[in-house]
Amino acid sequence: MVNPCRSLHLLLVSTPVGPLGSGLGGGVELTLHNIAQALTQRGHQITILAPTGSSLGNFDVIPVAGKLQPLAQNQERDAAITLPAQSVLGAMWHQAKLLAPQYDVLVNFAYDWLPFYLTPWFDRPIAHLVSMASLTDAMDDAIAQIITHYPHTVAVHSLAQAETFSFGDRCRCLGNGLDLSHYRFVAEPDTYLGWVGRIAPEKGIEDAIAAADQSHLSLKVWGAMPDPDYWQQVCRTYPNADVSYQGFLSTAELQAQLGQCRGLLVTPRWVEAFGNVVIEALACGVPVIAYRRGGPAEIVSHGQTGWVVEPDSVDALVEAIARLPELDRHRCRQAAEEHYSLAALGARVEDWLQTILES
Ligand code: HBI
Repeated sequence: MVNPCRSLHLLLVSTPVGPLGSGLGGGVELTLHNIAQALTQRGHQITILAPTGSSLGNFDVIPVAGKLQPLAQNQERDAAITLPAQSVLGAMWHQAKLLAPQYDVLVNFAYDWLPFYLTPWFDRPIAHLVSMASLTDAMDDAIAQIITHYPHTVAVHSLAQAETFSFGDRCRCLGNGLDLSHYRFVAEPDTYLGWVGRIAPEKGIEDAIAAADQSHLSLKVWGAMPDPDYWQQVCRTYPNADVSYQGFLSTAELQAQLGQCRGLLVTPRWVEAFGNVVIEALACGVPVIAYRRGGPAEIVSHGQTGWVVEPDSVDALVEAIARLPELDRHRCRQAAEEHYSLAALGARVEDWLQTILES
């Protein structure tokens, strides 16, 4: 059918914490790629601004040089705004200012003060996709300013994430989505459990290792390892656990191994904004055991596509692991197709951008 929405020229401005494809940007790298694909499929023209060294499938990325931004989740709640000298964040938004006249809407993927603060000086609308829950007062204030003066222009990935902000009820909730054709359904898996994510304290990998160990099952781990010392410390804590680090893989390689898992353990210590890994697992037919915390708990249907358990309870994880055989792997794939396809995401994002253009 002819898309009623005219073709938009969109400038996607990426996260400043790492080049796209490095894994340093965590879930927002996959989110940006999937949104770019979904909107392209709907006939829109996409241009991407990202730190030098980025690569994103067959999308051209305008590379921007500069110093990477410190991770917001490592900052104290009352931290002052930081902007390193020669910051890539500043350089990206300088470039965005020069390019803006050629675009209908700019989409900001950075969880950083600058793009929110600069919004009033742009004569093009900026759509802000907030990729994490509330972390610092300075960011909460910056987002609150924008949502007050530019209603409709702030989106999040889940209701749980929105609720961490005082203005959560005024955020557009987009969920997320994947190109499901890249994920192959596996009916008869191997025996190991899986854990996927940036290996960092807020992700709670210790609980997954403890639960797999108590269940006498091996655990395979995929994801970026920004701090090898942290990984060594975790391994020293569980010397006898059968856990192996499989590296940070491309989507194609990850889904081939992820599909062989009996189940995925999702053990966030913080309020995970969404949990792309959850829909990647479901897309492969892998049931998900998740703490009742943040986005993953909204994606997993308890007793249908996984188990949603008491947060920070290894015993609850162990009990759920024993009940994995009760779940139907076909239902997991069906759930992904129903709610988290690229087409579903594209429709939600396009509707958000249309609302911004009309307001
Ligand atoms: N930290 N300062 C900053 N800026 C980001 O854009 C950012 C971050 N930490 C993590 C992160 N983005 C992504 O991994 C999450 O948004 C998924």
